[in-house]
Amino acid sequence: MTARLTPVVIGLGQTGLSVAGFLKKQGVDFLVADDHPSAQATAALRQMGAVQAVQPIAQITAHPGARWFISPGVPLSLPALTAAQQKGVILTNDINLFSEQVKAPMIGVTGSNGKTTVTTMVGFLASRQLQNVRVGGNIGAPSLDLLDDAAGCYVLELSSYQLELSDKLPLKVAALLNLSPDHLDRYETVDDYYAAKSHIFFGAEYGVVHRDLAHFAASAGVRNTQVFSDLTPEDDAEFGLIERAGQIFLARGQAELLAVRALKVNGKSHWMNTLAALAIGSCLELDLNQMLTDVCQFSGLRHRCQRIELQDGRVWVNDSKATNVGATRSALNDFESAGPMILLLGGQAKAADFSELARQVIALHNLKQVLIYGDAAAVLARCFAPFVTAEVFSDFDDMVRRAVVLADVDDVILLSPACASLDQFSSYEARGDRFEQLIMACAA
Ligand code: UMA
Repeated sequence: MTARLTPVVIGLGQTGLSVAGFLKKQGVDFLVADDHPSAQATAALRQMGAVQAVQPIAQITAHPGARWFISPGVPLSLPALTAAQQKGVILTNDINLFSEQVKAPMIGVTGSNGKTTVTTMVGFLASRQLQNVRVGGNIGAPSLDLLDDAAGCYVLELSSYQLELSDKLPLKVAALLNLSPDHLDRYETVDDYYAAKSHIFFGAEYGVVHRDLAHFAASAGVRNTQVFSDLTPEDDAEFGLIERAGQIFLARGQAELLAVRALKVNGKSHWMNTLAALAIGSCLELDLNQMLTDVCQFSGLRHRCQRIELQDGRVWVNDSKATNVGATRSALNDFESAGPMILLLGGQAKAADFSELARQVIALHNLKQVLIYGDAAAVLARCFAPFVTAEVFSDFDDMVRRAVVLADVDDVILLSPACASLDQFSSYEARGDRFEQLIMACAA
């Protein structure tokens, strides 16, 4: 390779380090650019014996034909990137590089909500029937760190940021679970965000898609599409819900598969996640009966509509992962009948429109109080006024302590913030952990 075609790793977080590690193993020289490299990442790079200096992105010379591996958190709208692309630089990413290497089937899961749960569930179901199933992507390990010649299959959670640059992923199964507005601080319009998500279908052998979104798979030319929805299935292949004799069943066509009460987690969003996972498994030709047995053992993930048992007669729910409006709306659907509700919202707004959420909250027949915190507090409070007087806090801890004071027996205390956590926490996990810590301390 000529020096002019030296690849460049753009962004030195987890993804950048995984690309650097891969290139280093291949014996390929490369450059690294990051505008604010962390000391930790720079040390990790040095430990690889890879690159001497990390440069700001704008200082990298753009050579036509060179590949730049862009980390998901680096917006493609950066002037240095648009200029480089115009000069003929190939903007690509770790997912594309990974897909050039894999031999085992690759499953990709995207959607605005539920993708971590479905990815994990598919990984769990597949690992009961296949050897050496590797799970990662937007969750856990970056894809290149999963590469393994002995892998039975790869299950990847894929974000819109990762899909933006992927226009022909050779996925065995591509799944789009749902779409609702998110990341409007990165995309100019919601349609740009949806378009990035729909890239998952380009190059896929099977598509698994919610019935309402089937057109995305069709327009990408996916030949084998497996549809699921929360309605009665329209044909024998479709997954959906059936109600018989007062009981709700997961179903395929007219066949009842499983009574939903057999699942460890309840609520429609979990039923949808389960149907999607079963549909993905069936595209992989996993045994359906075995999947139905195994799926009953799946107990959900932390920070996602997670019930915290304090044995105090109240329903405490940690849904800190709800970092967008769609996730919070779905949690409200799941818990609105569970008791008088104290709803905890707020954090970093990501330019979201909260008006539909406010309408849904105002219409709850059992709303007790809305508590709001963080950077988004003022904009959220304005959406609720004049119908609901929300209590506003600048600090997350103060909001949770207030919830503890307000909570009576039989109340549902739902932390489902509809906002990112990054104004006060390092991650949604840290926010959820803090919630649990505070309510447990108050209950002790
Ligand atoms: N950087 C610049 N210039 C910029 C912006 C960023 O140089 O203009 C640099 C930063 O200084 C930093 C590096 O880029 O050093 C960070 O890159 P990154 O944000 O892509 O971080 P990674 O550690 O590589 O994490 C990424 C995903 N992050 C994002 O999409 C924002 C992680 O998803 C993912 O787990 C990881 O790759 C491994 O695949 C996180 C996430 O929040 C969990 N994802 C979003 C979500 O789920 O909503 C999409």
